[in-house]
Amino acid sequence: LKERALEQIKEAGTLKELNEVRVAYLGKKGPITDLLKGMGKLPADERPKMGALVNVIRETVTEVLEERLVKLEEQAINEQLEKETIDVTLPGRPARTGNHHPITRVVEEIEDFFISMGFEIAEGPEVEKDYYNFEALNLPKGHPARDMQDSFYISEDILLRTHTSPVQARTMEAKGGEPIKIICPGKVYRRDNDDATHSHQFTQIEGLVIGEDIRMSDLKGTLSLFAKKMFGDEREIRLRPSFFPFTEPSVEMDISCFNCGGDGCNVCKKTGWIEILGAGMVHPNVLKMAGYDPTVVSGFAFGMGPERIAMLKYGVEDIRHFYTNDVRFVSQFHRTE
Ligand code: FA5
Repeated sequence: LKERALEQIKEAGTLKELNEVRVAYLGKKGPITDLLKGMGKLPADERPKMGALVNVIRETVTEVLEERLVKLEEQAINEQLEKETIDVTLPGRPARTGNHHPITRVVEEIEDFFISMGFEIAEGPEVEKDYYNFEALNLPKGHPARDMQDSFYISEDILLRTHTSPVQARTMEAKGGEPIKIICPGKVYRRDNDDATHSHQFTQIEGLVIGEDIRMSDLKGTLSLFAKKMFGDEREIRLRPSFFPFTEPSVEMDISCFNCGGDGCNVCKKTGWIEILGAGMVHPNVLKMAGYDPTVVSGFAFGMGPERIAMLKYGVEDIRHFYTNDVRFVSQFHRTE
């Protein structure tokens, strides 16, 4: 019996098998327990001898079982450690980093340029009063030029601003006759149908300079430097007559095409020039309404759309790419500076 038990203990290769052997020999229904139970039936003089023998068997089996148990446990731990080994020489997974949205980049680049020219940044509400969006800008109710900017009205007198020009009107009113040199970046809203070059929500950056003796040549010089900074030193600008109710005279500014070098291509529609913003000298009525004396001060203003500038700069053919949040698109634009 002992030999058989020891043999089976040796053969048990796992903790489970060893436990089965233990139950089989030492369990309540095992042969050793049977022998001990049967002791009562033996003649009295044989009992001590038999008892000692069975005890030796039991102790030996128990002892060998214990030894085997320690060994198998050790083996199990080693196997597990081996399975879970960490290869510290494996390179780590790179952490994914985000980057600026292309519109944010362009807005920041434009801001940096104008800040370097001494401009300050001003902001205003996106939900705006009709008064600041139109009336204070020489666009009284019923003025036909209001149709140039189809609007989202919230109530009769409140709307989502259609351009950043109301920030001009607010700043002039707040400054009470003092000189001004600001740019105003922000979101604007129009009831335009979305297509490759129009969005119902887009970004604008407004510029306004007010002071004594501010002239059209100041506007031209500032914007010429701006065009070179954004699109390259060889850029020329040209001003074409235009109309905005809040400026007189009004102009639209084109930059020389950077794609074809003037010979004509798809980017400039074969004209050699690309329109990038509207501008002009602040209308005397706008100055008067904000409390400035147009016989003493003058000013220039301009407004541009960073989406259109980003499209030109990065060769993006559809404005909707900026808003659909496709990571493959937005992650292509990295800061270079
Ligand atoms: C204005 O909004 C004037 N407030 C600009 C201005 C300011 C003129 C100060 C004079 C003095 P306009 O409607 O042209 O002008 O819009 C200005 C720019 O916004 C356009 O050149 C264009 O780049 C951009 N823009 C206009 N509509 C959209 C649109 N639906 N989607 C994307 N960009 C647009």
